[in-house]
Amino acid sequence: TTLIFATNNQNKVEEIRAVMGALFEIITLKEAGIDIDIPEPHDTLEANASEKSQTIHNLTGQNCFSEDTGLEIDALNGEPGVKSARYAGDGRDFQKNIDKVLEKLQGKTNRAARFRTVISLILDNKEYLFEGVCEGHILEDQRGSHGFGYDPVFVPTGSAASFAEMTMAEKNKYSHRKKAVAKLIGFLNAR
Ligand code: ITT
Repeated sequence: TTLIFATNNQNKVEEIRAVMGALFEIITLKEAGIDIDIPEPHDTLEANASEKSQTIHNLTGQNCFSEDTGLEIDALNGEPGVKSARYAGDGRDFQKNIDKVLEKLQGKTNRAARFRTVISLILDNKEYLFEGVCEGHILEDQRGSHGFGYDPVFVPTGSAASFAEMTMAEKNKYSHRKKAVAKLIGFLNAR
């Protein structure tokens, strides 16, 4: 099975290839010669994931998948959630998003949070959704330099290290993305 991965985020490509790259051929947008900024206009992860995979499927007619991920913080009523990529504005400086989270959580004792990933697969013109959740908490100060996005402030339940203090293989033992991908693999293998 060959699948186009509808994402502009190279970190996602690397994490997902590490889990399923030996089993399935994954083609990036770049490798497929597609250069577009996929919109994420909706207010749920599901709808945004669907938009991304539908966009690429309409363009190519090929089997493909996408994923949308959000960090949901209980003390912030689930924010940044679906707005995770642009929480502190549209800039490319991701540090601003981290700073905004830490600032809003200052003095709060409830640090509970979770990452949620929704994968949208379009296979033979039908869509399927798969979800993965990783529970954890937000640190007072960021730690570590691996990974991407909010990894330096997120510690998954069962670990003492932040995602950014882990190798990719370690992160993939806990991660939301890995859990969603495991469901995708199970589905593809069961066909
Ligand atoms: P797409 O092209 O796939 O849409 P994106 O980077 O815009 O890539 P999202 O819309 O899913 O991805 O944005 C979610 C944001 O949350 C994104 O800015 C990431 O930096 C962050 N994020 C996603 N997965 C993460 C992870 O595993 N660890 C830390 N931060 C993550």
